[in-house]
Amino acid sequence: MEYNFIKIEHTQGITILKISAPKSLNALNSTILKELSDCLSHLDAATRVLIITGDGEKSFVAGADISEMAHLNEAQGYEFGRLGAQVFRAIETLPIPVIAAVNGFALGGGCELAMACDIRIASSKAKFGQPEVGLGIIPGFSGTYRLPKIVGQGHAKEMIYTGKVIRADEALRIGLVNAVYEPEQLMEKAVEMAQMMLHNAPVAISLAKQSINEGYDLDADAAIALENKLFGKCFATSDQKEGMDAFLNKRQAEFNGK
Ligand code: CO8
Repeated sequence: MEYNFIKIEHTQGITILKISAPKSLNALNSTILKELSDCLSHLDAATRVLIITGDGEKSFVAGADISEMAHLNEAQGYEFGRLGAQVFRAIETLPIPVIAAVNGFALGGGCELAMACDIRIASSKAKFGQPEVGLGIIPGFSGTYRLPKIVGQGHAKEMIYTGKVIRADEALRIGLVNAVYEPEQLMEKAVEMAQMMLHNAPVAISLAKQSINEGYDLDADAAIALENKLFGKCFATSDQKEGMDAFLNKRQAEFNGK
C-alpha cells in the first residue's frame, strides 16, 4: 500500500514512523488510520523497536479529524471510534516496544495514540489534552480506558471533564510522560532509548511486554501465574542460554531473537 500520510525510516533495528498531514496538524482521518493499520501489519521484519512521532515542529497529532467527524451519525461515529480503537490496540499489542516521541500537540486522539505506545517521551514544547467534551463527544480511541491506568482516575477525570491542555512539565509531573527534552534532542533521546533496548534479548522483551500488558487487568494470583508461565518460556529460548553463558564467561551477549 502506498502511504500519503505516513513517512517511514529504518535504521538498524529501529523503525521511525512519522504521521504527516501538515495541513491539519497531523489530525487523524480514516485514511490515515487505515494507512497506520497497514503499516503496522507490514513492519519491516528487522524492526525491533518502533518510534512513533509527528511530522513537523508543531504537532504530534492534533486529534481525530474534526472535519471528518462533524457530520457523522451514531452508527458512523461508532465505526470511526472502532477503527481508531482497533489501530491503537494493534500498536499496544505489537510484540516489540513502541516509543512515542511527542514533538508537539498531542490532543484528543493524539494523546490517545501516545497512550497506546509503551513509553512516552516529550519535547518541552509538547502539549497534552483530551478536549473532546468541548466538542460534544467523549474520548473515543480508548482514552477513557488508558488515561486512568496511566495517571490515575483523579488526574484522568480532571483532564477529561475540563478538557484542559497541559504542558510537558505537567505531563511529566502526573506520569503521562517518562521524560521531557529540548525539541532538538527529542529524536536523539528516543533513538538512544531504543538502542538500549536493542542490546537486550528480543524474545525476553516481548514476553515482558506481554506479562505487563496482560497481567495489569488480572487479579494478583492470575497475573503472577501468567508471569510464571512466561518466565518458564524464556528457558526454551537460545537467547536465555546465550545471555547467561555470556555473563558467566564475562563476554558481551549476542542475541539472535530465538
Ligand atoms: N481536526 C481537523 N483539523 C484540525 C485539527 C483536528 N483535530 N486540529 C487542527 N486542525 C486544522 C485547523 O482546522 C487548521 O486548518 P485551516 O488552516 O484549514 O484552518 C490547521 O489545522 C491549523 O490549526 P490552527 O489554525 O487551529 O492552529 P493553531 O496553532 O491556532 O491551534 C490547536 C492549534 C490548538 C491544536 C488547534 O488547531 C486545535 O484546537 N485543534 C483541535 C484539537 C482538538 O480538539 N483535538 C481533539 C479532536 S477530537 C478527538 O481527537 C476525538 C478522538 C476520538 C474520536 C472518536 C470518534 C468517534
